[in-house]
Amino acid sequence: MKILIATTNKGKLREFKSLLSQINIETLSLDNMKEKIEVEEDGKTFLENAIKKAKEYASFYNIPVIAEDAGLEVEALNNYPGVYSARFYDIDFGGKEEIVTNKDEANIKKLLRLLEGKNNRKARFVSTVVFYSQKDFGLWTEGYCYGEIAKEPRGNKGFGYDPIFIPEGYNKTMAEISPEEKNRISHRGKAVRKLMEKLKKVL
Ligand code: ITT
Repeated sequence: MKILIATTNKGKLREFKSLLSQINIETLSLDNMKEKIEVEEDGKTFLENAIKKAKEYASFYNIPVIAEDAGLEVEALNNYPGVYSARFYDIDFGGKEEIVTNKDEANIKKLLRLLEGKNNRKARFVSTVVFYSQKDFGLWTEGYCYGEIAKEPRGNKGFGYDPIFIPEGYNKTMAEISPEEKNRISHRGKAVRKLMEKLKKVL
């Protein structure tokens, strides 16, 4: 059986491929698909968005899909950026942020600006992963990674907010640890491992 990993994010794709290589499933990515579609992420929760992505991709390509909605929740910002994590720079929450080099950098700049002078820097990454087959069968799992927001970006591994996220028990950012170690402790690693356990029972 082939499963489409339906993400447009190269960093996420890399991590999914590595995590799913531990079970015997052949995976495809959106790069393998000729026709492209865009799925609007307008849900209020990670789960709503992940289900929407999984269902729309599965019915368009007629293939079982794994999709994910993920993000960073920062305690002192009422859990923002949350479902807006990918486009936080462009959300009018304490002003918008201009893109100078790329979106990840603009998102980080905005978050650090909003946390200036705040002592509470607790945060968590959330990953909600959905498997959906066209036969109207679905599974979902969730994973969390707790930590805090650094004062400035460090490291060049990973993607997104990794350079400013220090996982609990570490003094390095998520962008300073190896991809293997990130997969071991990350929200995505935890959610995907739970999904693999469930999939093994039904496939
Ligand atoms: P797809 O919807 O196509 O999968 P996306 O990048 O839009 O790609 P999300 O909607 O799930 O994905 O947005 C998640 C954002 O949260 C992502 O763009 C990053 O900014 C951030 N994020 C999620 N997981 C992360 C991780 O492991 N490390 C750093 N940042 C992460």
